[in-house]
Amino acid sequence: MFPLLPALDAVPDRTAVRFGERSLTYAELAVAADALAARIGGAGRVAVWATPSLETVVGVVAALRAGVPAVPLNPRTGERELAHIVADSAPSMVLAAPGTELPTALQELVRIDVTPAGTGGRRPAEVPPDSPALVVYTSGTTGPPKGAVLPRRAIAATLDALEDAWGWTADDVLVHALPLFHVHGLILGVLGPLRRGGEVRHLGRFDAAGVTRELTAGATMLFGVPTMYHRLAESLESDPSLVKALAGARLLVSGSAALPVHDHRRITAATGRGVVERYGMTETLMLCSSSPADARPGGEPRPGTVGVPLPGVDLRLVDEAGGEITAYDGESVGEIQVRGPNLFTEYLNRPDATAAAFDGSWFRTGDMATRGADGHVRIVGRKATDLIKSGGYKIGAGEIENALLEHPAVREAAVTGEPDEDLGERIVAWVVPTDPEQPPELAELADHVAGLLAPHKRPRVVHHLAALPRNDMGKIMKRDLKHG
Ligand code: MCA
Ligand code: AMP
Repeated sequence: MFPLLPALDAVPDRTAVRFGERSLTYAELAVAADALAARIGGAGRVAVWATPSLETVVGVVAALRAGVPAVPLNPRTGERELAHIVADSAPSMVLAAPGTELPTALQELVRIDVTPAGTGGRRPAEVPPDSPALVVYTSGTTGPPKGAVLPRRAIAATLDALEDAWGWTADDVLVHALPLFHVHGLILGVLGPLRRGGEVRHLGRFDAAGVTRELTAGATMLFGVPTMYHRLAESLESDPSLVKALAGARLLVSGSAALPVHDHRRITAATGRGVVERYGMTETLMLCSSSPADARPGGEPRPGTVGVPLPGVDLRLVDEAGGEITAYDGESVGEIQVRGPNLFTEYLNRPDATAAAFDGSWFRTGDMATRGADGHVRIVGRKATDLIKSGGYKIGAGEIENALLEHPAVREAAVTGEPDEDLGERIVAWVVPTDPEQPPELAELADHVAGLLAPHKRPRVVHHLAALPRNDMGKIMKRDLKHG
């Protein structure tokens, strides 16, 4: 299973990573990363200012080579959330591209400018498999985001399971435009190709033209969230070159949220092939995937399902009473619980939350599903209604409510998610204004939340109410809001 990134030393002349005109071969990446590794070796933890750039890749690979846990930061994080992540993860250094301006919350840290052309390092010794590789922050139902500590073995295990399931090889060239501070874009989208010895081309930002260009110029795989596939599906009718590009890809893979059946069918109707759906979580990395064979032209894609558990993943469904559901009937709904080498080790500084997340050795995903006779898992909902998936980002209603309550024009607030064709779900704020004559506008509240937390957590709709519906205990009745 180890080393984690064997290709760095094995295929020096191949292209490893490309961002627009800038690229690095494996040899160049190894030299740059080892030069940086020599400078950060011994640091307790390093933060990486994770812009979509070569510098982020060099920074993360350097940390992995040095055995220093890296904390990838969303460069758009607002001040409150950033302060929390920095205080919680306590990095001693921050790695950033030269010339990038860093917010005040990071200015106390030693800053190291990452250069993709550094030299003078030595190949560090391999690091034990159970040591932490990354700390990735993820939202929960309440409170600020928690740092999921991901060990090296989990990364290796998940990438090797995907290699098996997808026939992923060094000849694959992956194109994507995902952010590099989450599991999908960073672990699958960057470390995946790097572990295999293949190439990753990052588009910088997502658009159909970039996808068409790269798939037409030799890329073999596309990774995206359902919002991206929705946007591609919207473009298909008017864009024959996109149809051809998607039809010619070896694999189209969607994950991070459910791919709507309608979009999946539109893509199949236009291109003759299906999308491989895979299911995972920050804490567990990848859990299930549908089969590439079913998605091939002439195959039978199964829209609405996420396939079967990946090699090495133990998966069970548990009913409300805590009993295991053994039926493969496509009807009995239970919570997905999992175990395997792909799991995180803990939430940083949160033994309480870590303990609550497990039932013995089984991790409780909070996702509710059925299993068909063919073993295919169909996710039907989530245990917690206070978690919202928007654009593939997981967002806790509670963190947005807390941010809204800090706005002087907001007296009371509740947040819900409602269906959105493009984003899957959109964030809706229900606000009781401090002054009913001057209720806060959507733009003002959106800027407020984006500035404190992150732009993707901003509300897209605001409703002003005279009072929030509450039960006898004073608890907000969110179901009444949704139907109101
Ligand atoms: C708008 N913007 C603002 C504001 N309003 N900025 C500050 N304040 C405001 N009030 C900016 C946004 O930052 C953005 O900037 C632009 O306006 C448009 O934003 P938005 O409409 O929100 O998004 P989008 O650009 O349309 O993006 C859709 C997207 C994105 C590309 C699909 O949602 C995305 O990248 N999603 C990926 C999420 C992901 O990777 N999830 C994985 C986690 P600008 O235009 O400059 O960018 S889940 C995971 O890892 C698990 C393991 C799994 O299973 O995968
Ligand atoms: P995150 O914590 O951001 O890593 O998001 C993990 C959650 O995303 C899971 O618990 C699921 O609810 C959801 N998710 C990921 N992939 C899929 C998928 N293919 N279908 C449905 N939901 C998904």
